[in-house]
Amino acid sequence: MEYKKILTIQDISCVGQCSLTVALPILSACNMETCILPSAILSTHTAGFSGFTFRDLTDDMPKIREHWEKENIKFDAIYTGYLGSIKQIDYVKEIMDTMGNEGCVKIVDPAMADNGKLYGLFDMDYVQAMKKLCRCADILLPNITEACFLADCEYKESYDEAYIMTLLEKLIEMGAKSVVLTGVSYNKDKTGVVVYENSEYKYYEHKKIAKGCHGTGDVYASAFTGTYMGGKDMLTSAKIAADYTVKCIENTQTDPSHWYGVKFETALSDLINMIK
Ligand code: PXL
Repeated sequence: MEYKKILTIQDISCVGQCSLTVALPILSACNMETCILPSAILSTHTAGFSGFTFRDLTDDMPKIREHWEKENIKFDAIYTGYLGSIKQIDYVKEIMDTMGNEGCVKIVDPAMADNGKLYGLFDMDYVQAMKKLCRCADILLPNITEACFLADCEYKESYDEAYIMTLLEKLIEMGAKSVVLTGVSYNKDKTGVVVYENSEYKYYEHKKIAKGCHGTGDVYASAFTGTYMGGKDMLTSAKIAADYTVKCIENTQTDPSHWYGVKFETALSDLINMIK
């Protein structure tokens, strides 16, 4: 099996089961050498905890990139998630442009919003800056809220396929080569994921679990990236990532004390079996 080297750029939330603390183990379980570039270090994530610390690592980024350049380090995929500042987005774009091997796959999860709202630390200037990064994505991985912000469309709780098509086309017009859109629900008991690739729309519908869980976007994007880089096609990777994420939520939903993330570790063996 070919051994792939992936760089993932997102924050370290020391507690909270999101970003790098889920991306690193999931990508490793998918047999990928996983290199990290932390965008910021927080004591916890920002959704539901108060008084968290935040150390912005923007100024370290160009120095780290220069060192890697000197060492001739290159990556087979670069996968980005939650970033720390607007200035940082330009550095991340530069890394995307210069640090890839030939055929490097650029995967952008514009982790900035959910349920119709931006995450606490972000504003519309951040959205504008994130659009620049999304333009260079081979695969853009937004949820519906993020897609609406990026495409300047009104966020809706209920919609039809025509609305989703408009969103997808706007994201492609913006410059993304393909889109994997999560949380697409056409009826109340089901949700699903749309893969939009070469102007072709494919939909995988799966079980909807009533209670939304924090960090599932990061679990999904990491499982998708690991599966796709392991050689599966985009739709198969999108399905496996969805089934794994559902399993993680099922493992967690009976434990009300575990409100801040999902117990993704106890489902890793399922993911390993699914990618075999
Ligand atoms: O899961 C997305 C995420 C990642 N990192 C931090 C967050 C969030 C969502 O709120 O706060 C720091």
